[in-house]
Amino acid sequence: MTPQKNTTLGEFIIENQSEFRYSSGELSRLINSIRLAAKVVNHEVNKAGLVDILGDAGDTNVQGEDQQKLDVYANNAFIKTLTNREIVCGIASEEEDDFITIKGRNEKNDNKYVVLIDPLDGSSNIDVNVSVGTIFSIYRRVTPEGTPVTIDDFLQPGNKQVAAGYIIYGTSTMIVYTTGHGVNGFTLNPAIGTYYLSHPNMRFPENGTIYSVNEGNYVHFPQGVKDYIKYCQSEEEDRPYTSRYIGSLVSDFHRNMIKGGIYIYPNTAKDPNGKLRLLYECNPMAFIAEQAGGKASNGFERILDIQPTELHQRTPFICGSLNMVQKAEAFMQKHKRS
Ligand code: AHM
Ligand code: MG
Repeated sequence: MTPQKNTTLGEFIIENQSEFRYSSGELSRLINSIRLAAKVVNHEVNKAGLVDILGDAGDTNVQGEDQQKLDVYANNAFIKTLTNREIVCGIASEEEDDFITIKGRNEKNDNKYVVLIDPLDGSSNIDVNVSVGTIFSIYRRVTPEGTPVTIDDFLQPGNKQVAAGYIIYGTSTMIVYTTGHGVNGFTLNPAIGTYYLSHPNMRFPENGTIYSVNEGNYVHFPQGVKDYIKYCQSEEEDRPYTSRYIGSLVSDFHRNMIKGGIYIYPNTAKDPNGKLRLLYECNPMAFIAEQAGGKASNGFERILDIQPTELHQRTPFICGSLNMVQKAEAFMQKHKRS
């Protein structure tokens, strides 16, 4: 069914739940809990600028409430909301060293899904009023229902994700997600607290003219990435490309998906595996990218095919418009060992 603009997220979930591979009500409950937590976090993010008035992290505000750092606040909000539904058996978060086990109804461990989340990515941008985001990834557990979750439930390759998405707290707040049937974006109308389908069937343009990379680290980049950047800057055909880097993965990705572009966070001499986390940053973005006709790789291998070995594992990340990522990979291949 072609999604209709202005459908609410609630209506959209119900209309499309038959596309979900597993029991339909489960997906609705999961996405619903994420949309609810997103509203709570959105409210808090939007008043972050008032911190000087309301009090800093660690202080007590005028209402006598403890002020929390926003990333801690977001982490607690998502964990609380996801725990309250009888659907998630485990959560892994960028903010938590280890995964959290949720025993569910009557302590029976019979919930079926694990959620991996970066509750507030790019949070260093908050102090300067620049967009931040939440990234989430959902898997079906691999261990038997009725037993406690184990690390194996979380260390699944990205190609096993059943849903993934992000929330962007920007000039407006949006939820963008996929269940493996394309990508749709919903914008929050803050006046009434409802998300409306504003970006149906989002697609990465096959080609783009934007490259997003922290060029301050150029001297530390592998030769393939250096050469690709020089290619982007050379004066030929539709080049030089435009350089745009917010330093907030969700925002850079979102812009590139709409306009056509490539995001690169390579390995460097200092960070041999790059900076970004495979499980709750790169995999969900890679799933969305592929569902939107784009591509995501570590330069040599499809992100979604990497078998994770650690919860907080990092990976180099190249993601965006298909032809741009393929071109960057070709440069990487030439210098496999540098
Ligand atoms: P974080 O999880 O500590 O917020 O780091 C992830 C962020 C991404 O959103 C962003 O693309 C990248 O780090 C920016 O890093 P850098 O400042 O090194 O360019
Ligand atoms: Mg992060």
